[in-house]
Amino acid sequence: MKEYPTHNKKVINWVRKMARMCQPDKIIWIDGSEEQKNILEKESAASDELIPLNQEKLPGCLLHRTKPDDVARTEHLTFICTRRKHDAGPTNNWMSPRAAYKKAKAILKGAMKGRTMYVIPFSMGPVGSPFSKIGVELTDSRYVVLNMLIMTRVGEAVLRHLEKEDEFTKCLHSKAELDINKRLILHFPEDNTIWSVGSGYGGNVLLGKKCLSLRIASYLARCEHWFAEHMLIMGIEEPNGHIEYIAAAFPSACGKTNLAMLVPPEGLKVKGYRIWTVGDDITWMRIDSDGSLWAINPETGFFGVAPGTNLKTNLNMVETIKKNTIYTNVLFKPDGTVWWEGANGEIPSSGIDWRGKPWKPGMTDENGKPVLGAHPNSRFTTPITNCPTASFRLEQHHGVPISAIIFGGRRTHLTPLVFESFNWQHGVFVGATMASELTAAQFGKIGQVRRDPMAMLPFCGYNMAEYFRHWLEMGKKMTKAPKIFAVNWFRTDEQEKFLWPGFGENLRVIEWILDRCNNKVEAIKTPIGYIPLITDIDMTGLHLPRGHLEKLLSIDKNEWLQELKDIKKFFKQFKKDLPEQLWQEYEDLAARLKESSEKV
Ligand code: OXD
Ligand code: MN
Repeated sequence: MKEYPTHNKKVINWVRKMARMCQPDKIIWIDGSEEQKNILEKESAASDELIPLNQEKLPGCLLHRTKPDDVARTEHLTFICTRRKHDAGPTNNWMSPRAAYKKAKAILKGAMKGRTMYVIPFSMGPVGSPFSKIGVELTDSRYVVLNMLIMTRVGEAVLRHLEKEDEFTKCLHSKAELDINKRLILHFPEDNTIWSVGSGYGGNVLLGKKCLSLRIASYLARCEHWFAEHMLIMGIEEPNGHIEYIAAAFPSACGKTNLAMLVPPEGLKVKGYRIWTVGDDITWMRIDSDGSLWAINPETGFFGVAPGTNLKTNLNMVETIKKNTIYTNVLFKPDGTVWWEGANGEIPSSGIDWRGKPWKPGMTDENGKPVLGAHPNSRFTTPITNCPTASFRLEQHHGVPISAIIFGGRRTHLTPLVFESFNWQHGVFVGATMASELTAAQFGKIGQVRRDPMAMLPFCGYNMAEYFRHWLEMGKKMTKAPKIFAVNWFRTDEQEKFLWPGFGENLRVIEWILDRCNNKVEAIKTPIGYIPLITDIDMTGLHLPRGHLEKLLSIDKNEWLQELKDIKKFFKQFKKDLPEQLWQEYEDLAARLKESSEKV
């Protein structure tokens, strides 16, 4: 390939400038070809960056290990760098662009000496769709290149598009020394730029994902009047062939990926539902000429959590990750395949753990704690097209129409299985007051409630009060806005046992949601929203103990009054920036609760 496979001066000048700073030995442009991918895979294997897996059992699959202190997104090292601190808001880490560039430059200067700089032109969304955004990522990591080839649309078509359109997100990544003390994930929304240095972990370095498609895109979406959200998109096909699409936001560890490709439960199978997966993590939505909301998934792959993935929790994902998948930080088995805690089949009798050390089941560390074969946040990167439920509309430039937006969280108490908001503004309040309880997989005290509005707390690229205002404004622009619902699969009984079986059974709740969207069923008005009549949730084939469904749908006034206090505290941090309408919703909820009886 000739030195610059583009005429775009802006791209060329920027690549040159970054190369002057990082001083790579060579520059290679990624063209998206199979041939180039094969070369990179061979080189990665030779340099131990990636281990080829058993090609008979797992064709096209590779294994990678990150450094033990580089296994998750580092939120405390992630910054929004706007000129005014206020524009980043109280929920983001902020650094001034000048200070941020200076600090990162000191680390990036000469960081690629002895290495190759790869130039990856990529598109989030189908190339040329009105939804889509172009990025160019520079990286000194082959692992990043190979992952980007799975997660985004890479190559010639993108470069051709860049000849016509000048705007692109400038994404720079260097592993540098992979030193946590010299790690920075910097976003410059005003410059349409991302700089990530010192990490090799997917969420920090696949810059098309969280950095571009959520943090930068949320900023662009506000300016250009669309939505960039941390949501899955799934289609539910009825036997008559009609498909309804929903978008759903859940914080980490709430089963978003599993929901996106659920298997209909036995009892509902006779109805002939079929599920279509459009995306499991990120949704971009625009108001179309019909006044309703249409959505795409800007990605082309899943970057999913391995532990707990098995035939029962996610049959479709087990099928998906059998080929052309990159595994990160899982256990390497003697037969050249992989394993993780909660995988199918027998626990292997030995292997190499995620740190690269010999492993046997039952091993404990110096504190007597079990040594895990796979890191709890070990991952797979895999193409959506491998998925048996992959939607046939993934490449459609106008996306899919969204009938319902769902907000979910993990709450052992308080939130009923499902409720519907009264209207768009109330729905925005429901999203803005979303919260989830921390699990063992997350940092913090187990059970502690973390407020995570629209599941965007770590991903909103600007002041969250303005983000709420944007949601409210968008509601006014739509003539056929989707209905907004809240769900909670995680309510427990007095013995702390889950009341709802979850997984495929969640389709029963989605069925009610769609019935509400199509005005097929009535609902009960409560202080927090509309809840289903018990008889409107189809329980065919699911035998819950007597009274469970009532408990799942009950609303405890005192718990909600307590919740109001926490919401108030959360809202107050936004000071006078918080939209008045959200305080109004708060007051209205408080008044409705006060008027109601103890149990609703
Ligand atoms: C993810 C996350 O990896 O939300 O998708 O943390
Ligand atoms: Mn996510």
